[in-house]
This record gives sequence, structure tokens and C-alpha cells, in this order.
Amino acid sequence: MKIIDNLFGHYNDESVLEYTLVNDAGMSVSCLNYGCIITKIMVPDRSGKIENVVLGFENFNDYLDLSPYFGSVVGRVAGRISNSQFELDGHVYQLTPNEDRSHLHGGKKGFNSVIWKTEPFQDENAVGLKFFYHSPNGEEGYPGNLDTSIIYRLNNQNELTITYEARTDQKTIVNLTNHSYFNLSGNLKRDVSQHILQLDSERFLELGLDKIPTGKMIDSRNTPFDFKHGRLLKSGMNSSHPQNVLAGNGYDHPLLFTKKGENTVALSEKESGRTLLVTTDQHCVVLYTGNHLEGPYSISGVRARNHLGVCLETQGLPDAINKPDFPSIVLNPDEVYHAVTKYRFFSNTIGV
Ligand code: FUC
Repeated sequence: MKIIDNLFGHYNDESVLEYTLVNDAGMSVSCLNYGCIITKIMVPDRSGKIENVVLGFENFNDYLDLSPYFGSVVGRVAGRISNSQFELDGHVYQLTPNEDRSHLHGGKKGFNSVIWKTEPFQDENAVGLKFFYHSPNGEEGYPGNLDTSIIYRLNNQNELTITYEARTDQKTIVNLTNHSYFNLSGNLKRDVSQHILQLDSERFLELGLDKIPTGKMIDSRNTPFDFKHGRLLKSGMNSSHPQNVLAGNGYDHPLLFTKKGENTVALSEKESGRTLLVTTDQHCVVLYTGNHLEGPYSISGVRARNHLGVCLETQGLPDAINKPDFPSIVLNPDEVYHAVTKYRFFSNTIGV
């Protein structure tokens, strides 16, 4: 196992470094100290061919100019907050709007677009990086000084574990995730329509036209949102279900886990033989099938097009602070925000 670092670019006066974590089983994960962005995940297919399975750019400036949160950590709060506002203990906080009237993925300068302090580490079983960021009281409108640490840890079982921790000195809200777009075909050979997703979820959150949850939880049975026994992502892309159409032909929805505690989401693609198992302690996974990726730019040499990647954003429920029925995302000064999501890659196919 080893860690390699390279200069990737400059941001303001700071160096942007790309660290590559390499294990002994042929897997590597590359990431930046800017936004904790995962630029590449190299894993073998069924024949042992090692290829990249996430969307990323070769040039740092593309991350500044073009990126729809490729590979980054998003925070302080993932997803949309309606009217960019929330109330805590009778005080109304006004956040920076960055998508019409909504506040999306932490605002104009979210955790995806700041430099994090980094500390590489290696132990008997893994190589990794620790990231630290101090978000000052009032940043993007949020209350409290928030100290966040994130750990990326790669072991020899082809498992990448992301551990999130945050502490505040004032009551605030926190909901962190990673926004990697996966494509298991390898080097973007195909889009993700033939990927099969499987998870234990019986309900999903209905979205309004602004893509913010209405508060209504919909029964997934007999809909394109039923992934219990495995389902091709294409079924939601081609569906006339009003929620798939509203999302831009596909999915952009929080799928609620049936059971509390640890849950696993399986993503696989038959042709490459690759499977990704995502295990998390979070309440939901926001499934986004890259419905708006199309544009006059390239992603790792491939012309950007819709459905070229799929995000599995494990997190608390979006807009929870404005929805009394959703589990709380409030963090108090005497508490530690703690969340863990593991990504394990295999090269055999499960599901249907
Ligand atoms: C996802 C979606 C959004 C948005 C963004 C880039 O998390 O929920 O709709 O397009 O990513």
C-alpha cells in the first residue's frame, strides 16, 4: 500500500494536491485537498482490467468552471433548503441562495469548493487521508463555528470508508455526503442506464417543481422507485411517472431505508462484471442519475451527456430543518456529528 501526491493546480495562493491511495489489490483512489474531491477510482472488472469508475476532470480549472459537484464532499447541508431559510430556537437564519430561491449543497462556497488541510496516514490494514476544515460562524449564513474532519480510508479488501465528524460551538444544522458520480462500465464506455440498483427501501420522498421534498412519503411498490429486487436505472429514465419526468427523466430522489441502522445499496453492471456495495448508517440515499450532465464539455475525454454517472448520496433527509416529520439534522455544542459510509468494489455481478 502507498500514497502518492502530485501538484494538480492552484487555488488562490494555495497548491491543490492530488493524493492517490493505492492498495495491494489493484485498487486506487485519487482525491484533492480542494473539496475533498475524488477524481478517480480505479478498480478491476471481471477480467482484471483496471479502469476508472467515477466522473472527473483531468484539469483543475474544469472543477472550478464546470463541475456539478463531481466527487466532492457537500456541506454544511447536502440537498436543497427551501427559501434558503430555517428557524432554530425562534431565530430565523438566512442562507445564501444559489439555485433560484433555494440554498443547494451548502451554498455559493460550500465544502466542495474550499481547501481542506490534509494529513496522509498509513497503518497495517489501510492507507488514507484525513481532511480538516474550519467553517467560521456565519459562513454561507449558518450559525456556529463548525470544525469538520473527514477520513478517506482504503483497505486491501477494495473498500473505501468515508467517516465524517463535525463539532460546533453553537446550535446549528449539519448533513454531509459525498457527491461522486459512479459509472461501473469503466472509463465511461457506456452510460449508466444498464446499471442495476438494489436496496431495501419501500418509500421515497415526493419532490415539488423546485426539487425540494414536499414532505410526502410515497409508497414505492409498483413504481419505478421499487428497487427491492433490483431494477435497471433505465426504467426510471424512460418512465412517464410524473416524479421521473419532473427530475429531468430519471431519478433525483431521496430513497428512505426501511430499517434503521446500517443499510446496503448495491449497484452493478453486468457487462463489466463490477459491483459496488455502499453501506451506510444514514437515513436515506439520494439517487441522482445525472439528468442534467449534457453540455459542451468533456468528462475524462468523453463528451458530457445525460446519465453518464449515478450519484448515491447517503445522508439525512433533504430540507429536514423545514420538515418537522423528518429526522432532525440539528447539531448541539455538546454533540459530535458522526456518519460513516463504505464503498466496496467487487468484480462479480449480483442483483437481477
Ligand atoms: C444532485 C441533485 C441536484 C443537482 C446536483 C448537481 O444532488 O439533487 O438536482 O443537480 O446534484
